[in-house]
Parts: sequence; structure tokens; C-alpha cells
Amino acid sequence: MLRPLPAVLLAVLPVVAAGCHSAAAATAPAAAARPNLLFIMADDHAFQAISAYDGRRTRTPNIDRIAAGGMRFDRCFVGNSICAPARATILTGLHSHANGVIDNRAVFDGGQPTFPKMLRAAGYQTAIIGKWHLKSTPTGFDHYEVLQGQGPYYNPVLETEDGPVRHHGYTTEILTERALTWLCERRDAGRPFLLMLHHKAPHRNWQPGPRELDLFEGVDIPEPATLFDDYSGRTAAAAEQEMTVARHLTDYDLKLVPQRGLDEEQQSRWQASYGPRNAAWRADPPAPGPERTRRQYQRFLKDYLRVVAAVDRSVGRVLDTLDRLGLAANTVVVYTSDQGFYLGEHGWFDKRWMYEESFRTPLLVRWPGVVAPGSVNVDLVQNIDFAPTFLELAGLEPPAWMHGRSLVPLLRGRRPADWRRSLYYHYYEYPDSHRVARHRGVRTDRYKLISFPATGEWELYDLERDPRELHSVWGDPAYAEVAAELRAELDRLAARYGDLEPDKPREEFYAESAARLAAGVEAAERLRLPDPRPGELRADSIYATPLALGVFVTPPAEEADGVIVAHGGASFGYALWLDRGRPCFAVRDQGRLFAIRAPERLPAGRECHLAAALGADGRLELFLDGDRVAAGAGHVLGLNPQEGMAIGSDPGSAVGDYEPPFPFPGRLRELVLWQGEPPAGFAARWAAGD
Ligand SMILES: [Ca+2]
Repeated sequence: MLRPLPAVLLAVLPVVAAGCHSAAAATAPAAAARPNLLFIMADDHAFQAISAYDGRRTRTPNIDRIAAGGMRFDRCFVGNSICAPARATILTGLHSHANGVIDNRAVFDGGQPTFPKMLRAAGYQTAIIGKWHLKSTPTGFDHYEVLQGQGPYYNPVLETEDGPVRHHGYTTEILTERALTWLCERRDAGRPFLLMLHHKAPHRNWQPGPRELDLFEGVDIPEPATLFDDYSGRTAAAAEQEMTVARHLTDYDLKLVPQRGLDEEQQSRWQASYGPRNAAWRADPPAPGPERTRRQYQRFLKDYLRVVAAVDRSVGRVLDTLDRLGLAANTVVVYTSDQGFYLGEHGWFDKRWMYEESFRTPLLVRWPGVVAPGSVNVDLVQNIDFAPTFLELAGLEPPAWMHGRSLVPLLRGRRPADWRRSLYYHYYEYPDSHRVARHRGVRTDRYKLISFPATGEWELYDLERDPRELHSVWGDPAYAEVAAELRAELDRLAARYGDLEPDKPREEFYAESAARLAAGVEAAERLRLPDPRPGELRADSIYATPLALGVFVTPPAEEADGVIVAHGGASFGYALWLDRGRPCFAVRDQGRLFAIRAPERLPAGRECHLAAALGADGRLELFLDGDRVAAGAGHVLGLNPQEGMAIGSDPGSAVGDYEPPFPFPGRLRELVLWQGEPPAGFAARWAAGD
């Protein structure tokens, strides 16, 4: 059942601080054998923006505390450098092709085994707070508070097991508060815990919080050596992307236009900082060419580092709270990012590539009494290793089907003789978002081989001689033997991980996940309104799932028009409406509209029952008084609609091909929204008032 969104103003900071003075005595003695696990992950946090790795751009004193007290991994990589796939890999210990989340459009099948489920079954209390981005409902957690989709920087709605809750304030700070509240108030002191705190920051578009709006003003951030990369010396792929600082940052990214989602007070603080800067920019706009690249780089980097500063402060508060609660000694603290990020290297922002800055990700692990403080590891490790590591830390045997391997021996300072000598990579998301070519590859200690299947081209880098990856030596006779060895290694890894169809179309992955999802989604009535009020607005997750709608409608006149229900808008959503009396049902997925129309108009002045369904396979159906009157192909929603569900009109951007708000003047009764495959004969049953 849906709940209206309570407007919760979070002002719990002092309360949390006051509530956190309980001492070590609260920790059960038995917990010492099994450590607590605190996993802090930022989104798109480049290791170049953590001073434990590289202090040239900024200082991150709190994140550095984890490095100083533990181990810094200098060669931690991801298997697919993009948000949702990295998250699915961390949960499952599997590369993308095996967990189904190959790109940001795919939906995570929450029915598959994950390390939080295994920890929970073994007695851990499990919680996740922050970015989820896997579309399906979180599974394996005693408690969750997750952002919808990417989530905003200000005033986020958090999905919880009790429904959505709207918060007011800066998201990084709110997520921190929620995590501290969980630690202080909801944690069961008799059990070890797993807490995953996933920041939205510093993901694009890098909106600083109120405390960081003016950081770095008047400071020049150093430029990377490859800011003006001309993409020569490689295949055409690097030149064809759309992620350059010079040409692809938008005015919205650069904060030259008003930012969405801030309330009046937040806007006025924002304007006080950005108003004068923008006026100066407009009075003296950068000339196209190197000057513009340089000034846009400064704008982008300053905002990025401001956003990172808030994450660093969050880490400090969480570490302080562990200390205050007496938990620090028996808690393994991990800091990482879902992948790396380009801070102007190769002239880029964003990630996706197998080139070092986005392939690599920060990994810092503090394990008091075990990991030598301030130690550094240079072995090849990957995000497939996180799940097996957590399982071993909890005293469980990592299952053989996981692709990764526990890092616990490395943390103890003992490198197994058979530790891996190469890493596998596979990126899929072309052409959406930035036109980065699909590619696969292998990296060893010294070399990197990249295959671009669409063109049959290859790149080979000697990282010792060419650490910035500017000169591919593919085809150079001096490297013929290395190239042959790496090709064989790529085949060996693909076979080892079962990625045997490297050209498998993305649509096939989606179809498989839709089928898994249809089997796994719990079908349930989400909403029943006997007397729905026009104009009423609600918000709920209804993405990546089949759904059905039913409602009694009385059109006041022949050819009556208007929206009966619309949820979402121009990007994602579904809507049921009358077009000159004819019932229409549509879904919109990533801007694409799929609509069906009944052949006949509804009679004026008579109550009819309309029902509509979106199947797991994307099929659309429309029913009049229980009989099917139209059907056609559609698509399950790839993301949760940003605009809520509206009754009797569509007040935001339009889902269907009508002019919003397009109010419906007639009477509505007994509105039902069903999530999942609807019950057999549902349209007839609802029409009969059942
Ligand atoms: Ca990311």
C-alpha cells in the first residue's frame, strides 16, 4: 500500500551526536570473533581526488585516516567501469555478463545470491543507505534507505521498506545522518553488522553542498598532462567519444544555468556564490579553443572537489561515531568508489574506458589489529573480489562460483603464490551516454590489450614505457610476442569467467533479465483509491516491473478528452487517457513512446471500466469492461519516473502524445494499481467490482 510522502525536515544532527555516547559495553563479547563491516562507497570518486593517493588537487584528511590506519590498494580495478554494473558485481562477486547488469539500463535480478544475503543468513544485521541504482527492490538487507535512480544532490526521496520518505537538505549530509541514526539507534548490539553507505556524490552534475559552495575559489587546480590529448596513436575509438571537457560539458554541468531541485533558501545561497561567478563568466566568456577548455576544466574540477569535500567530511563523522560507540576496534572499514573517473585526463570527464583512470578505483581497508597501518598493496585486485572478502571476514567460505577471490590473505600481508596475474574487462554501453565503443580487454602487471569488436581493431599498451596510454603498440613487430600472449590470455579469462559470447547483443541480456525478473517480482496491489481526487499526486517505484491499472470512468460527453492517470513524463512513465473519447495506454522508456489505442469511443454519460497492463515482456494491453480492445509492443520502464503519479491530469511533462496537463473532466471511481503480473482474468474481475 502506498503512503503519502511525509515532508520530513531532518534536523537530527545534535540528537544523533547526543545519542552516540553509549560505550564499548554495548558491544556483545561474541562479536569480537566476527568483525563488523562498514562499506563506504562513493560514486565516480577518482583516486586522483583522494590525497592518500594523490595530493595535488585536494586534501581528504578523513578518507586518508582509513589509509593511514590500514591498507591502500594501488592496483584495484573494476570489470566494467560504470555505476550499476559495478554495484551488481560488488554484490554478487560476478562479472557483468553473469549477474545480468551489463549496463545502466539492465535491471538487477534481486533473486540471485549476494554477499549481504549470505551474511544475513549467517547472523549479520545488514543495512544499506544511499545510492542503489539497480532498479529492482534491494534484497538481502534488514533495512534499506535508498535513493531513487541516480538521486538528486538536494532534497532526496529515500525508498525504504516502509515506503518512500522525502528529506530536506544536502544528500551527502542526509545519507550520513541516516547511517549514523542506524548505527546509534537501529543496530542490534548483539550481532555483527554490515552497513553499506553509498554516496551519490561525486557523480555528475557535481552540485556542491551549502557548506562547500565557495571552496577553491581563487585557487587554480593543476591540469593533467593529457588535458589536450589529440587521440593520435590509437584506434579511432578514443576520438569518437562524447565526454570531453572542451565540448561536452553542458551549461547545466557548468552551473551557468539555474539548478533544479533546490528550494528557495537553497537557491538563494547558491545564487550568492554562483551569481557573481556567472556574471563574470558572461562578461568575459572564454574564447573557443584552449582557453575555453582550461576554464571549463577549472569550473568542473572545483565543483567536483567541493562535492568530494562533503564526502570526506561524512567519512570523518562516521569514523568518529565508530570511535564513540566503541566499535572501531572490531569494525573493518572499507572506502572505495564504484569506478574511477577522468579528471581531465585525455581531455575527459566521465568513465567507461579501460584506460587507467576509470578502470582503476580507490580501495582503502582498515582492519585494526590485522592490517598493518599505512601499508600499500600493489597486487592486481578487482571489484569481483569484494564479495568473497566480506564472506571470509565473516567466517564464511566464499562459494566457488564467484569470479573473485578473497583479499583477506593480502590484508594479512601474505600474497598467495598463485595470486592472479591478469584482469578481465568488458564494457557494453554503446552508444548511449557518451558514445564509448564496446570493448573488452586484459591487463597484466605491465601490459594492456583492448579489443573493439565492432571494428575488429585492437590496442596494446606498454604501461611501463607509456603509462599515460597515448601510443598503442599493436602491430609493432617488437611487441608481436606480447600481443599473441595477451590475446591467448584474453581468451583464457573469457573462458574462465564464461563470457563466451563477446558480441552478444545488449537486447538479449535485457530479455533474459526481464524473464528472471518476471519470475521474481512479487505481484501485489500497490494502490486502491475508491474515490480518487483529480490533481492528487503520489510517488512510488514502479520501474522494471510488469504492472496493471484499473478504473471506472464516466465520460461527461462524446469525444471527451483527458488524462485519467499519468505517472512520469517525457523520459520514463506510463499513462492512461482518452483521446476524443478513445481510450489510450502508453509507456515511455528513455524517451521512446509506445502507445496503443482502442478502436471505439466510450459512450457519453455511461460508466465503463478501463484496464491496462504492461507485461514483463513489454507487451501493452487495454481492456474495456473486461474485454481486450487493443494490444501492442511496449517496454518495461528502465528507470523510476522522476515525476510522480497524477490522477485526472498530467501536470509535468507529458507521457503520451497530448498537450499537458490535459485534464479529464469526467468522474473516476475505484482506481487500482497493481505491480507485477496481474491475477488471471483481472480486467473482467475488476470490471465486475471484484
Ligand atoms: Ca559511478
